[in-house]
Amino acid sequence: MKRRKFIQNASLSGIGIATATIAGACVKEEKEPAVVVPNEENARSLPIVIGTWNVTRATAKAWEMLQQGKSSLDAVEQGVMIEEADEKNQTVGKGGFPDRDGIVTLDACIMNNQGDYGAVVAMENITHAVSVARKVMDETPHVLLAGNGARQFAIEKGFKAEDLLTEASKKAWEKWKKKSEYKPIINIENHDTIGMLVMDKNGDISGACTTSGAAYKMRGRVGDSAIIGSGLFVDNEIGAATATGLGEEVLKTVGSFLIVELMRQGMSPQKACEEAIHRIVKKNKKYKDFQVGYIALNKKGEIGFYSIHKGFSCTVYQNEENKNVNSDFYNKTKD
Ligand code: SD4
Repeated sequence: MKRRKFIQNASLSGIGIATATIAGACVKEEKEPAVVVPNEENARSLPIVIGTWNVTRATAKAWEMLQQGKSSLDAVEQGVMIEEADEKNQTVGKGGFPDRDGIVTLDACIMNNQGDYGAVVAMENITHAVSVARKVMDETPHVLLAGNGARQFAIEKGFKAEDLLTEASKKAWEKWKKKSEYKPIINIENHDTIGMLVMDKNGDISGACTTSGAAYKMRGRVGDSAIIGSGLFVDNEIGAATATGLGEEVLKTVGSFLIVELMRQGMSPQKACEEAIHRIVKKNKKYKDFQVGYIALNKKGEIGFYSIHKGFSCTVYQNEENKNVNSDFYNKTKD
């Protein structure tokens, strides 16, 4: 099911209530929509896989890798690759919405439990941007490659160059071009980046974040997703966080690093996600016009997630259950 549809259906059917048995979560009584607030007092259970939005196939893949004894790094890479390969997902990898010139460009990054980081930004023609990011981390003296250099590196490493613009995304772009209006859209497909955090049974954490970025962005625009500390941050001593939504706002507040640092000071993942959202809304009167969502986990195996507006969700695979859970949110006004 398309995510947008799923989110609509989820809030209509009160899926938050249906998923309330997830370890680490308790239901907050609200009529519409049902939301779940993670509760740090619940028991830890490893491993844990969490992902932004409804990405149960991706979390299932990561889980499967962990069951095979693979590392959290392998699990997180293989997990997000599911979304990168899914042409129906118009916000990640192949099939992503293009920039305003009709070219699909990808940003992705990965971090391991040693604090190593690799990333590519504004890369064209390669579906599995996360795997290129991993190669940057594992096989170069650098951490971040951009544009043509990233693409060239990928091809040298054996990645296949292909056209990432599908008919559906081309059609959407052609329709958009008639008005060429650039404005962020809340919870529509252009805010469906996948950020994933995995803690294996030993408590080691890895994370990845991959996206085609904001739909119809300016040529050369890079968002938060591949930028360390903004779209993703992992500190194996403390925990990890990842972001989705309007990248400019995440970048300005270095959101994922902020969340990990707040957890270092003793905040729960839930409170830390809430504080990171509060920082954005306090500084930006236009917060009603855009969405940002964060998910986080800490070393104890507690999780948190929070967004500015309703409609955000987190997929949690824990205790053999793979569930998509509606997030609590800041803006409770009706307008
Ligand atoms: C960006 N944060 O490029 C990304 C967009 C996003 O779901 O999250 N899309 O700004």
